Amino acid sequence: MPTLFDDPLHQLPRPPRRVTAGVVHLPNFLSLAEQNALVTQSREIARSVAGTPLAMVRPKTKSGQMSVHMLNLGKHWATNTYRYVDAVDGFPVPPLPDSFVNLAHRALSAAGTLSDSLKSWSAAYRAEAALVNYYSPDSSMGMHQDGYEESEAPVISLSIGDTGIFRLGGTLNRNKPWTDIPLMSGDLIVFGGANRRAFHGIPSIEANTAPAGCGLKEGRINITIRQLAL
Ligand SMILES: O=C(O)CCC(=O)C(=O)O
Repeated sequence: MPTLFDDPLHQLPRPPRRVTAGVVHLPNFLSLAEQNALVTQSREIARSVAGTPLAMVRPKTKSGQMSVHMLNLGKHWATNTYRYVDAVDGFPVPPLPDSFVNLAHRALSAAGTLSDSLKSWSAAYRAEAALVNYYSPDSSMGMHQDGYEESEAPVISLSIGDTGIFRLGGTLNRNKPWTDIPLMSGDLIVFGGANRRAFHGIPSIEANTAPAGCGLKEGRINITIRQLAL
């Protein structure tokens, strides 16, 4: 295990930065209190849909069962059709809370200070759906494109709990070269513009790195907020 000083992935300080065209990373965007509130709110919604077809479960996709638990807000991403729907078997999808919508606008304004292509979305952006992903320390998400939204609006992604390694690839295929970015509790990453359809994934979670007070004792929550329609 490399030490902090010889590990190129975990260098300090971590200033807000433009990673590449349309992709920005804002470390410590959320305060601990905000992280805690988001975890509490997500947990309450997950409880409210437990035992229904909207329950927070590890979805089965065409390529197998994911290791990540997923909760859908605003719209449900149906993993059999890969489409966003309003209800499943008559159960309406929980609405996107106002707090998530407000947070998305705040995130996009902050991201826009580092990227003109993200800034151009600030006024017109509509937060319509969110995925709350829970990663246990041994789970991961393979390289994929977020390609099921009609809109090219940026994806707003918030991390809480254990550090997750965000792997960003190119737009053509899931192959190297990749850029690996450790996303720590409270970090924001926004990807849009030329890299809205970039392949990305989470190859690993760093166990026991969640800060006290974030609302999670172990594992990681990632919240992605999206505009779906044109
Ligand atoms: O967990 C993350 O940071 C990425 C999540 C993701 O790629 C997705 O929900 O499509």
